[in-house]
Amino acid sequence: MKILVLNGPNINFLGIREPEIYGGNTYKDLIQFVTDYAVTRGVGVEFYQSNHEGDLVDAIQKAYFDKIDGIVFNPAAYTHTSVAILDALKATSIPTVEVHISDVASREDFRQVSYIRQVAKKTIAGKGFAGYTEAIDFLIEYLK
Ligand code: CA2
Repeated sequence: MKILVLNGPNINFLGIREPEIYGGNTYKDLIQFVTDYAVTRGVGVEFYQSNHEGDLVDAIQKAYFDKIDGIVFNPAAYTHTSVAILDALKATSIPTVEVHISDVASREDFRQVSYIRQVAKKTIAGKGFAGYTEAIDFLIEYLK
């Protein structure tokens, strides 16, 4: 089983700013944490992060051609704005779990809209990095 762990804009800034919202660990720490967990679950993981909407669309299309089984996706700010990313997920039909590090439900009004939620098999928010591993668990069960 191959899972793509996809992260959107500014996630590469983890641990550098706003630790009160996103925690003190870095994007590199996130990769290590998820990689270690994937080993224990016997699944392959690939990582990609971009600050650019079109790059994320390209990554989703590439996942289709690479026969990726599932996507763990934190679209970051594009969650709340991107029809292009929604369309890419719809077009490829790759089972996707939407993950947010922070509890978006308790934040600003503009974060209450998610274009991704309607195609996501599950949305996990407010659990920090543990949301990513919970998403892997969900995909393993879902893809059985
Ligand atoms: O809680 C999440 O994971 C978010 O997807 C993070 C996005 C935000 O736009 C979403 O509403 C919720 C922002 C990611 C920004 O990451 C930073 C990390 C460190 C410092 C500054 C930004």
